[in-house]
Amino acid sequence: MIPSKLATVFSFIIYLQYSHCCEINLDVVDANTDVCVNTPLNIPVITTYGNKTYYLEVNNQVNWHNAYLACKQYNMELISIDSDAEFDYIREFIKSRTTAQKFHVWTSGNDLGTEGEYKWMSNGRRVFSNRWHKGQPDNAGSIEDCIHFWHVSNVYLLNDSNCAHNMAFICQSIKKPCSFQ
Ligand SMILES: *[C@@H]1O[C@H](CO)[C@@H](O)[C@H](O)[C@H]1NC(C)=O
Ligand SMILES: *[C@@H]1O[C@H](CO)[C@@H](O)[C@H](O)[C@H]1NC(C)=O
Ligand SMILES: [Ca+2]
Ligand SMILES: [Ca+2]
Repeated sequence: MIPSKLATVFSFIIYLQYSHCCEINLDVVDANTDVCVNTPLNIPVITTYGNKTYYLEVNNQVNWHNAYLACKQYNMELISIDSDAEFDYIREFIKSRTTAQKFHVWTSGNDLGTEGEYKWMSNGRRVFSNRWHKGQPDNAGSIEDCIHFWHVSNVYLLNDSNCAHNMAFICQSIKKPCSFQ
């Protein structure tokens, strides 16, 4: 057997072995039929603003992609921030829930699709905000594509950072939390 064919056979065997090992099941909940959002562990790191319910994950810091997936598993979306008023509300909510320093929080905002064109992944809208840290977003080192709440000197404002960094995150839903019903 020529080496390239051998390689194909081997990679197929590896595929068969591992293709089921790491799947995240995203359809345990049905977004269309569930009438409310059950937060993980039912811990009360949840709040509402307008027609949105939010869940702040404080204990599990993960990279941006895993934050996006975790929200999906909760039948929620990684947060989009639709107004400066909403930003201010969420900032106060974060502050009220943790006094930890350097507590950074992922949003769904990113320019992964087109460099410099920031969009909220959860609703596809352009990012318009007056809540950036000075000089941000700057795509520093040409590797910053994901937007987060940057906690510096007790001030929370937006920043673009490396999507691979581990941070807390906030999920949102337009459904009511089940525990409130
Ligand atoms: C939620 O509220 C926003 C802003 O008030 C509004 O634009 C949007 O249509 C509402 N969405 C739903 C599903 O009610
Ligand atoms: C925010 O972006 C700056 C570069 O503009 C970077 O140095 C900093 O580490 C980022 N903050 C976080 C928490 O990743
Ligand atoms: Ca970028
Ligand atoms: Ca930056």
